[in-house]
Amino acid sequence: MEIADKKRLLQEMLFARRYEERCYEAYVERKIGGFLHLYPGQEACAHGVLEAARPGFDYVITGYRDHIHAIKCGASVKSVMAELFAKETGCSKGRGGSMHIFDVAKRFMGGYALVGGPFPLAAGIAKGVKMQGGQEICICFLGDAANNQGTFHESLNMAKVWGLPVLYVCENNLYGIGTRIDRSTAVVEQHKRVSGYNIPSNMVDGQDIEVVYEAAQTAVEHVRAGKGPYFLELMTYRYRGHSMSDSNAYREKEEEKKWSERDPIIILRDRLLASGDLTMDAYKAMDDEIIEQIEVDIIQYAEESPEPSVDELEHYVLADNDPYVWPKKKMARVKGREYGNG
Ligand SMILES: Cc1ncc(C[n+]2csc(CCOP(=O)(O)OP(=O)(O)O)c2C)c(N)n1
Ligand SMILES: [Mg+2]
Repeated sequence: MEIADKKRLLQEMLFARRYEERCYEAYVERKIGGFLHLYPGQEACAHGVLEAARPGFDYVITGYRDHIHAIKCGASVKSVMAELFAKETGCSKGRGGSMHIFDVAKRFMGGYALVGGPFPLAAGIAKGVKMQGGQEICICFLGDAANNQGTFHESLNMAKVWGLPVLYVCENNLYGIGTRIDRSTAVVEQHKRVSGYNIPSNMVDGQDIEVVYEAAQTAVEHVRAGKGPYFLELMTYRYRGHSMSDSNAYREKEEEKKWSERDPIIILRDRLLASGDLTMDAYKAMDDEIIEQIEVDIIQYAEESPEPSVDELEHYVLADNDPYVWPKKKMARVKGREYGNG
């Protein structure tokens, strides 16, 4: 990786960290409501993997811890924040909130609240690409607890049978809400599970972005070459509670300390400092600039944006309420069961 790319990635990860920390504050200030799942600690996962892919061209889908994945795909940092503030200018027009970030133009396909929900969708997207002979791949991010859902096993089986271009990226942060992985999962090493579907896999350190990037390059090449699905497990840790309603009281302090010493931003920063490619002053200036940009450009935009109008509140929520997506005639055909009732 070139030095310039490493510096850019350091900037992107630091931005992600500050962005999420500011979301935390906005939630405490009651500017953001509903559910909020934050990403600090896991930054090297989304950034390392998507750096090896083609964001904006490749399709990306994930669960509810989704702000940073969307931004790395090219979603506007303002429209994501406005979505969290439930404003009309949000990327889901303020109707979705934190768990439903979308930017279809950038091929970021969501943002899903249902654990296991994205697996069949990823297979469907990849099936569509394959039928059209496209070069895109679908990258499906998932958590370690999501792997216990039935949809995971059904979808991986079909993805292998049909040779679909899906890269599964498991961000193994050791916990599903407050349940440690060894209390919920018989095979703790997630990449081993997929051998049951004859899917090649790898497991690497998810805190070192250079390691993630290298492993992701191999994985992306495999999938793009038409060799079928691949499963990459990244060992990582979230620094905050599962969501804003989680007091985070179930983890050993020793464990938290161990992982805080493997902070993905600090690892990359210290490497650049040691090689003489960065100074501490430059790093601090970068940090100050990011904090200012978030406050002045992004938070202010979200605050000042209008709320959805009451007249249009039902639009964009259900397909049959949306005059733009589902013309009435088409809905009538669906209601008349022309598409079958199976
Ligand atoms: C179908 C379904 N069942 C249960 C839940 C409640 N739930 C929300 S997050 C979560 C744990 C998921 O953990 P993991 O997949 O490891 O992702 P992480 O939060 O660690 O990123 C559960 C059980 C849900 N949202 N959807
Ligand atoms: Mg987890």
